Amino acid sequence: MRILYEWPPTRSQRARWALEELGLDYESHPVKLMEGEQNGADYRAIHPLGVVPALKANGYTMFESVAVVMQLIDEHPEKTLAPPPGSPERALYYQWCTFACAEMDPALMAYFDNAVRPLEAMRPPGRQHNAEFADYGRRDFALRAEALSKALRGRDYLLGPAFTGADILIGHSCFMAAHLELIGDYPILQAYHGRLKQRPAYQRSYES
Ligand SMILES: N[C@@H](CCC(=O)N[C@@H](CS)C(=O)NCC(=O)O)C(=O)O
Repeated sequence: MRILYEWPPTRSQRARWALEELGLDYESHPVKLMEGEQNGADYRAIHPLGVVPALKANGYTMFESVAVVMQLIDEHPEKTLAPPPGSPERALYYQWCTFACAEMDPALMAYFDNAVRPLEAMRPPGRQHNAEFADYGRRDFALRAEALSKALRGRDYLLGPAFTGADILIGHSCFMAAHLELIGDYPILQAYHGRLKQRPAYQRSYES
């Protein structure tokens, strides 16, 4: 049985959404971040950085939300949540999947850490908010939100009419941007997030 190490609302929801979208069986292991479970030896043996998500599956244990989503989808090509390897569509799929962790996460986390994250949850403890760094995060987010809005103009999903794993990954960035009240200036992105929120698997992952 697969075990998903998670704690909502965090990037672990990307992995949960992929599991739900694919209809796979899994057990949830909540890692109680506010109680420091992620720093204990048991969880550090699973994830050396003490962050979520991590996934224990048949034959492997892995971490990194983007990699987990891509691996699960590749294990189930019959569900067609990714274009075939080597195809032109696959190039865009890789592009947007990695855009989620390489571009969206740092911008959103810079804003979150410096403007929103409760001080008692700051890592390392004692870190303070910083208005200048928060502003960098907001500006970095704006550039990326504009790029996504351009890519999504006239299409339902990032790759066109078909929903893929790239939408799961960028969809989480939209969830974060909505949570941080950064998405309001980007109507195309907001409408896209609205479409994603209609999906039953999204609702099971984000609203349960
Ligand atoms: N690059 C990692 C980032 C994982 C990460 O930083 N997770 C955060 C929640 S979004 C976490 O577990 N933080 C624990 C803590 O701050 O103690 C991924 O995408 O899986």
